[in-house]
Amino acid sequence: MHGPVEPFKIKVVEPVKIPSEKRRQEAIREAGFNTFLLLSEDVFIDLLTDSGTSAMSDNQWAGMMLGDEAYAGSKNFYNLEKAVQDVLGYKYMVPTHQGRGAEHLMSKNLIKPGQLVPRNMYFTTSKLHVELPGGTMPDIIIDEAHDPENTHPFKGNIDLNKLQKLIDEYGAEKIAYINVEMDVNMAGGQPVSMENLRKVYEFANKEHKLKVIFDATRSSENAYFIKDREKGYEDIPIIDILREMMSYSDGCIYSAKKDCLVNIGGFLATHDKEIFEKTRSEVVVYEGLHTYGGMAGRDMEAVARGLREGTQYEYLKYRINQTRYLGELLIKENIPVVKPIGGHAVFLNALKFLPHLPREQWPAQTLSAAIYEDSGVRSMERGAVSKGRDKITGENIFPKLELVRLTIPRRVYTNTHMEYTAESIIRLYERKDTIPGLKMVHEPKYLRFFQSRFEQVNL
Ligand code: P61
Repeated sequence: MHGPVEPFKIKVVEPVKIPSEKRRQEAIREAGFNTFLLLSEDVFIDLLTDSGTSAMSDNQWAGMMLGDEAYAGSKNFYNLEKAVQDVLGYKYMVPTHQGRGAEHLMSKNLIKPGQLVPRNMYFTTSKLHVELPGGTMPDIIIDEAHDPENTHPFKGNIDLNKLQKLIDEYGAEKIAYINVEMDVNMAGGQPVSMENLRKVYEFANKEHKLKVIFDATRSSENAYFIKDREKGYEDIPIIDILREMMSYSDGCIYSAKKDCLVNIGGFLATHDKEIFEKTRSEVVVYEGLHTYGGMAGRDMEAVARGLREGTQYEYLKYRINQTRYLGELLIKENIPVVKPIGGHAVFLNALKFLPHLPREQWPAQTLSAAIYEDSGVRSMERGAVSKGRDKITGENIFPKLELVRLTIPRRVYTNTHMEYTAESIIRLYERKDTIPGLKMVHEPKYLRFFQSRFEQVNL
């Protein structure tokens, strides 16, 4: 049987080639066994990330030619503002160069030193931007999210009891805001249900006067899961689902590099005039004028068009099903993956894949490097290297999830590429006992996973 049928045809292609086995061995060693340090030209199928790696449509490229490259008041800014209002329902929008620019502005303005920002699992840049102004990010995701085998349909949900406990222990005034991520990245691309969003907002905002800020980066993919899995939403258009979702928040940060099908861009958006005024006054310090925020006019046009385009049902159905297709090829051969298969990526459970390795030998980092060496497929570590060290004790933290992310860029690879990837991983699984672990030999201060280096340890 065929994989999911693409609702597009291909107009432009970019050649890729498989580097020789010898070159792959050299390349991964030159990169210190860190796939972030590989040269892109040494990669055959690049599943490092779905961020900024989408193929744009003819309509988006046409929009790029209509870039109004004015320092102030570019018409593309107003098109983007209108798209955010129409698709997400927020009145106010502040553009930024990408998601972390928006995270920076939001957290800097809302967090006081010593405050908490509870969130449904951490994300690397989001956590850092909470910690830089003196905050901490406790995890309030449901327990199911930490269990790769659990097939809960909305593993991204917030556990309200965990939130209540934090309020009982520290008092509501100690909480800067509640942060809710859509389609939770580190949990495996797992969605949050509408019911959960509604309840969190009622509890936080109505009962405790706490603000709710979304990380809406993958909100269109989350909306697809709501339509697919949540009773009562089967017949509701994606865009209406999105607007309802956002109505349960005070604002959001948004990396446009994912669901908006572009290579660069981001923004924050809000219903709250005060948040808007504060962040708009500060955007000019860190990003650029409030009508471009670090993006060129043409970039804003591509985001505006992509935000609308990325909510098309046929596209989202294909997108989510391509990810599932890869996942199911692996599940059929009993490869340990996070279930259910998420929106943007298939996550391998490295603890089960490489049970002979102790956590101190970084199983997920090891597996990610081994996959590249076997096939030229680039993936990403999402485990203890990504999690980093405890802020107070300085010790490594070993999270329950020690994963390798096979992230699917949007509209870029065919189902045959998925099959090639699955075959490599299945082959590797057969000889998993022969894969030696790694030791870290270089560790940078911030977001260490991007630049750390490793050497092989003898088996
Ligand atoms: C990714 F290895 N994600 O998934 P920016 N929120 C969320 C994201 O997924 C996200 C950002 C905010 C990336 C890129 C990346 O540890 C890493 O536009 C849910 O990348 O600034 C980004 O948005 C930040 C990869 C980021 C990483 C951090 O691949």
